[in-house]
Amino acid sequence: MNIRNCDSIKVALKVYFIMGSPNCNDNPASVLQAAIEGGITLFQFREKGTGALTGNAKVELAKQLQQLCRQHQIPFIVNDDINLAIALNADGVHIGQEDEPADEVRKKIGHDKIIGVSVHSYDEAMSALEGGADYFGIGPVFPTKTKEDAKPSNGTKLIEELRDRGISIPIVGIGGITADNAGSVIKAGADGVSVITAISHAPSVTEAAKNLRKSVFEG
Ligand code: TZP
Ligand code: MG
Repeated sequence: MNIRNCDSIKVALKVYFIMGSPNCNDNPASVLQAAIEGGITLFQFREKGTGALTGNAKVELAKQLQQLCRQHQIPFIVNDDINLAIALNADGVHIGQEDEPADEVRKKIGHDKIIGVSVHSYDEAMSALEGGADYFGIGPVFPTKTKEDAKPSNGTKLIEELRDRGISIPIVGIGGITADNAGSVIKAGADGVSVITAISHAPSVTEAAKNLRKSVFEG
């Protein structure tokens, strides 16, 4: 299966768990294992924020989490760190507007890897599309405390606008998404939801992932 196939990406985006050690109250590998048991469909390693690991400790954690993903056939995406994604032969990278443009990243990581791009406007979306993005991350849909430099939340407006304008690229919503509001993000035209806290800080990580799954698949 070609991992960059548009339909495969749409399926993978459905219950997209993002995390790094600063987001976990427990050992990150245990948190990821529990989330996989709950049915997540994609994982992004995002080692960012206060207390984030660097250097070899970051690489070792990434390898450990990638191994878990491999065992369960969950695609493993690296946030921002293109060199780490290349070094680990990750399934892809997720980049923001402050990172290198998608076409430059594509030259580095090759044609068989997924590139996700965070976009906040129609113009950013068009540039990312031209640069060869495989999916868009759009948010914050709802208020979030997880990203220190997050823009104000903007609801599902941009998701709806892109769909209204005929853009069919896979889209995942992000920011403040929970099992209670995930259905509205899908209804707006997103293929899936990406969450940090709703899973990583849940009293039961497995139950949280299951509930999110239910909302995405059943509304
Ligand atoms: N980008 C936009 S909002 C956000 C990122 C990485 C944080 C999402 O975290 P949470 O805890 O699911 O609101
Ligand atoms: Mg980024």
